[in-house]
Amino acid sequence: MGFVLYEQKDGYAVVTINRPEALNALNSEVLDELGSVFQGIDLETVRAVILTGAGQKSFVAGADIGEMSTLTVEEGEAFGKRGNDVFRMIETFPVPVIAAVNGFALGGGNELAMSCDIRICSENAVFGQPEVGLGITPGFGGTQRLARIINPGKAKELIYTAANVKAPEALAIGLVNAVYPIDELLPAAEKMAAKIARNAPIAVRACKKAINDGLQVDMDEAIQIEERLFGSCFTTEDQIEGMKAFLEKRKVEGFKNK
Ligand code: CO8
Repeated sequence: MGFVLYEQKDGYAVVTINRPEALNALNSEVLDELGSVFQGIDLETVRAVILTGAGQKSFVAGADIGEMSTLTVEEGEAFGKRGNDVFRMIETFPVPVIAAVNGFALGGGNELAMSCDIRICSENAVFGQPEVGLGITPGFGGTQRLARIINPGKAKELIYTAANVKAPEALAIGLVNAVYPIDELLPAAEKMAAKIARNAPIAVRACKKAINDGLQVDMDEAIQIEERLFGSCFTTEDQIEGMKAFLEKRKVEGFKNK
């Protein structure tokens, strides 16, 4: 797995896109490796995932322009699907995924970050959807997710103008949750992942599913999704221990993911 590095820590994992010579641009091999790495994650032990890019300059500078430059209509659609399948797997991955955006997140890079649950970034981060300047549309979910994450009017402005957004503006428009000096980014992501990992894993997963699935339907249906997932937590060992610990005025011994 040369283009995607995987490190498992205590309760969480760090996935690093490792193609620094091309600013971590996504070619077919990177996309395939990224998919394989996520598929291989052991959900018994991993309760949150951090996704970042190698180096201090770029998270992901987009899909590989060289590879895309000669695609036919059919190949373009297939390449879009290849990326979309991996990004959708990340978006619906059972445990939370935190994007630690360490520099450029352009085109497919911004789209990858938007497939994650939470985005935090370094002070040198730059976001944007430059595709219309290359004669294409965003093709890895950008036209859909940007308008859902920030307001649709701002999303349209950014996509139509292909304007880049620096970290402070990304924070102001709600594209990221927080901005850190580059050396503090990964520690901040790890602190957040560890905090998530200390909570009841079945409940955290159910929260992710409830939020994601609920956002796709109307409120009546969304509330029913929540009711079902809420109910599913009961009689788990972690629910019994979590509530018992509260009633006995002690700390939880450690959730078991059962
Ligand atoms: N693809 C391929 N190679 C890239 C990419 C990329 N997206 N970005 C950077 N590189 C390569 C450069 O070619 C260069 O390689 P080399 O050293 O061999 O010449 C190396 O990375 C370093 O890049 P620069 O020298 O350009 O570094 P700078 O610091 O001068 O500039 C930038 C950094 C501003 C990030 C610049 O590299 C840049 O503008 N990159 C392209 C950004 C971009 O337009 N991204 C969007 C691509 S389109 C896209 O992502 C569509 C997604 C949906 C696809 C759907 C398919 C159907």
